[in-house]
Amino acid sequence: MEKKVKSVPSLADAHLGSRSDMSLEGLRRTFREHVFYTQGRLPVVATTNDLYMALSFTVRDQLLHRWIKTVEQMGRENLKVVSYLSAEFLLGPHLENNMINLGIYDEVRRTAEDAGQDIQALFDQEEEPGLGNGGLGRLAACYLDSLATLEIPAIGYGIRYEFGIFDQEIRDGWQVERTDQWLRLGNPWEIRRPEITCDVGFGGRTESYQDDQGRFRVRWIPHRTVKGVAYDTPILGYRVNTCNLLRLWKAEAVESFEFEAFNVGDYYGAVDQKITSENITKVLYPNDEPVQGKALRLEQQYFFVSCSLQDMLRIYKLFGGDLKQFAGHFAIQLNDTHPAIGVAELMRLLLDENGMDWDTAWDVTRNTFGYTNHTLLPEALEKWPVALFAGLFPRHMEIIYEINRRFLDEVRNRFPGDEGRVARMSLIDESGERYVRMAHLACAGSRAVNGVAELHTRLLQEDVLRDFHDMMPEKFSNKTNGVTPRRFMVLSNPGLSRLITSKIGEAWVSRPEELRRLEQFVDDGDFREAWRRVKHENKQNLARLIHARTGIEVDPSSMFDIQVKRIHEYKRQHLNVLHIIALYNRLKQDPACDLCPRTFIFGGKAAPGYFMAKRIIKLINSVAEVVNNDPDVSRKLKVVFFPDFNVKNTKFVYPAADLSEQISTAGKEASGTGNMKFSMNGALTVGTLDGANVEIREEVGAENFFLFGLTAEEVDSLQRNGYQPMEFYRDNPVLQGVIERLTSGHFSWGDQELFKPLIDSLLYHDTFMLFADFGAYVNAQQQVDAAYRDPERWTRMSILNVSRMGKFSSDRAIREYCRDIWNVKPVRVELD
Ligand code: 26Q
Repeated sequence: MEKKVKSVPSLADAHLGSRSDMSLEGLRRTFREHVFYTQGRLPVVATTNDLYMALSFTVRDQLLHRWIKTVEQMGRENLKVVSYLSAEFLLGPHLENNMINLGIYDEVRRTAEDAGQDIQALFDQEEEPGLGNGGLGRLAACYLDSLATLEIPAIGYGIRYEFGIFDQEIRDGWQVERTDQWLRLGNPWEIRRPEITCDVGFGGRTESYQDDQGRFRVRWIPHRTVKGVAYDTPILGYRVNTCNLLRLWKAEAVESFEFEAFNVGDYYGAVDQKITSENITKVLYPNDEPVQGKALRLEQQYFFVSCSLQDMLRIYKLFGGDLKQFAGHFAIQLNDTHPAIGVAELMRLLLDENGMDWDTAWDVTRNTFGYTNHTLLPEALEKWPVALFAGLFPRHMEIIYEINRRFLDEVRNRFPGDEGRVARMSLIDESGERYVRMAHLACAGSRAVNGVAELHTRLLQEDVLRDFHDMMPEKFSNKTNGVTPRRFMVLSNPGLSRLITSKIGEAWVSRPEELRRLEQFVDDGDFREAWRRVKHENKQNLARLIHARTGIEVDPSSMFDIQVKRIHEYKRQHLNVLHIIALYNRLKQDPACDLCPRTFIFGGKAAPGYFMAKRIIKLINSVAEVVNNDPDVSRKLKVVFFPDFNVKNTKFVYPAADLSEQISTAGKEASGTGNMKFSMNGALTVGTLDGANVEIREEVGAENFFLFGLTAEEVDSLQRNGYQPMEFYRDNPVLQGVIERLTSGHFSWGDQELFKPLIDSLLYHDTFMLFADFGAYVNAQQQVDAAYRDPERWTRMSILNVSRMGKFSSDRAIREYCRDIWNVKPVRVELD
């Protein structure tokens, strides 16, 4: 149903004055006011940033009364709020998204144009908040969008990193990291709340005492205390009044400490304290798997979790809530184990700070949390050395021991005599150095555990969390990931969105199942022609950007074959490169051979300390340099590494893709979400049966998907039976030719050492089985080539992909979470 939000009722107008006026005239006036009164500029001297800021404030003004109303409602009786705890939120730019969700795109564009400003130039001015690494952080952002769109009261809680994910530059083919400066020119989307603060302790010791009723109690005397200050950002839903809250915490020094130190003359000590306190939220760890033993990372996690839980309890008490009923009013979701210490922290707050008894507190805690797992790689399961953990959080360590003692009693009750199982399930890993196992803490302390795609959830249940599934199968469920069609279709691909809307109306934006209605036009030649035109324009746009960023000229009528995602061996960007080299060899042997022209585009950041990943980037650039400059091949092949792939430039990438590379080793990618973004924008997928690829293929139809490679079961059994990459190598002359090119130094100016670590790792280990899948991959790529030569067939497949992607909207995912895990219902926000 279309909701009217444009008419702000007169009462609100009376209260709020002209700034809530969404008419063109009202927006113009507000904009002029912000240029002058907020930015302090006369229009003639206003910089692009001044105008961007003024326009953002103009749009933000439209959010504020919706936001205030939404937050006000959260305190209402019998209302349950979702609290999404995530160490990362990868939001992307706000301005354009908010314009779309408010339904005032054209008015705001014209407002800017009237002031002589191209709206695109103002969009370009916005620094994106890169407060995440990749999939997990972007998922959190999509879920916030869907929660608001579905009118679910929700708060996202996280960390306000001063430096988000680094900016990537490519120099001489290598990745160079530059610090992200997203706050440099100010952030018009956040409001600092200096009066909303929490104290968070670290280190120290615990002591026991008897309270006035003679009960045994424990208190924690931290060695140091840091203050968390709330920074709030409004998250508006699409064409609704619900405007939820993203509350990010910044660490600051506790004032009283500074003051004390100052009084005793230790001025420099006080300054030191200020600096160390602020360190906690200084920088995002740029790794998308755990870093071993970094105390600061554990401090970050505890810091934001403690602030968030204290905040929820404060809000709850403010409205007179009874703590025993807390779980009925807050559903807290743990985005992976990063906030899992929250289980122990909620226990501590209830026991020590609120005098609750253990059993009641455990009941409340266990009923409040849900835990989402995002990985299958055993090395990516978070664990912390007990010594480190106990040093920072002595009270939490005690609580975890007690949770564990009781939990293992339950295990023993259920499985008498099975001490092997007890050791496997323990919250403490005692097989060598002792560790706290965060996933076990999360499982024990939650009422629901879920994976992020069907295959992933099945493998979790059969493997990584098998013992937990054996003991409590009712806790487990699957929630296949989704992405928001607002950002990833409407905002990113206006051309395609307009074409779709011209055929089936605009209801698909809130109900992407409606996209199915496009299927009826698949035989309409004019429609297919229009579809191709949109894709071609999108490819021209990307080609221009590639030229501007890299100097490489690419031909928009060649096939755009794209792989963008974090660089990881399991994601196998280097398998893609091996295929490119195979094509290169073919063309060198027979320059006239019949190959469909292709442009291979890569993008993605490598963790700064990940040696192999960085070398894969260098490899891509080295191959690019040779291929692009060799006249024998460069008319057929181009290779591009697109630097600094981030949310902001996704809008040029997904809409321009013909082919989406989703080629991870089966059983390694939990879900993937880029796979969804590509397919929603009309790219076809070449992929393995991994993560959500399996479900995408089911939805779009096997005939519209280029499948290759071993299944997860085959990968597993090959691994067990002693996988020998050399056997595949010996049997495959094409592969031999590829490896020979590499070892000869052909792509490295004769340097035979540069890629040796990569090649040796493949020849002698090949943990991710590139060689085992190579033959099948090359074949699948031949199918792709054949299909692309028939534009009508390709276009049909592309249309069918888009029309069958409705399932992968994050709205569907969030509805499932609401129904199966959170037990929350939509609440309409009325503006009075
Ligand atoms: C943990 C501890 C210390 C330092 C860093 C970390 C850390 C940070 C980020 C560990 C993991 C991550 C990110 C993981 C991630 O992005 N996983 C992806 O999640 C997506 C959303 O569910 C899935 O689609 C991807 O398959 C999965 O790889």
